[in-house]
Amino acid sequence: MRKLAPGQRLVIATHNPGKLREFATLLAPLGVELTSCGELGLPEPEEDAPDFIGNARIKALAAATASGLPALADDSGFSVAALGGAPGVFSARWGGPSKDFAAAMARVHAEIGTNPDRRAWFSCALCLGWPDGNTATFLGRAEGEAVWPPRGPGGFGYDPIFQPHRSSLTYGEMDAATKHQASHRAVAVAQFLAANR
Ligand code: ITT
Repeated sequence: MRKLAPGQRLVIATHNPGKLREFATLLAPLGVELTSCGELGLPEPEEDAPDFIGNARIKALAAATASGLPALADDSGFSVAALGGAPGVFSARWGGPSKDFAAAMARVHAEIGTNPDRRAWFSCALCLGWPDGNTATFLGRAEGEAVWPPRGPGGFGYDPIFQPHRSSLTYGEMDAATKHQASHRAVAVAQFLAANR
């Protein structure tokens, strides 16, 4: 992987404030100067790849090309075994234009119905992209169960209905540090940090 030098400006290529908050904490050890799509006024590209890695590459390269800076993008999602992995890459789209994740969680619950298979997981693909097209990608996954009703005010998106293995709390009930111990995003960031050493 092409490495980032200390003090380098890095664009966090997301328009999701929940992700941005998590990256500010997770990337602190990197010692680079973080900026965001919001700060730079970058547009949102169309995410039309069929998988997380493809969409992360689209977002990273769009931000890197538009800003002239290296950019780190995250494409992630919530998957339910009983729904064949849905919503998966469509997780953001299930929230609709108003990003209504209470409605998206209710849809997950309704579609699972009486199926006793509660297995669920979060996936996170990270892509570091450079203005000349160079990329490096990393994947993280967190396994657990889909629960109902939603629990906890913390986090964002589907956090209140995901209970990771070996925990009695949902991501919505955890503080950020506890979620970051083994979350999909923390796992992918750990690989990225290791590759940059
Ligand atoms: P950007 O593309 O601008 O980064 P987005 O929210 O559209 O923002 P994605 O296309 O990657 O990002 O969609 C991922 C969705 O999956 C996100 O909107 C959440 O609903 C959900 N998601 C991802 N990581 C999550 C997490 O840690 N906790 C809860 N929900 C998460």
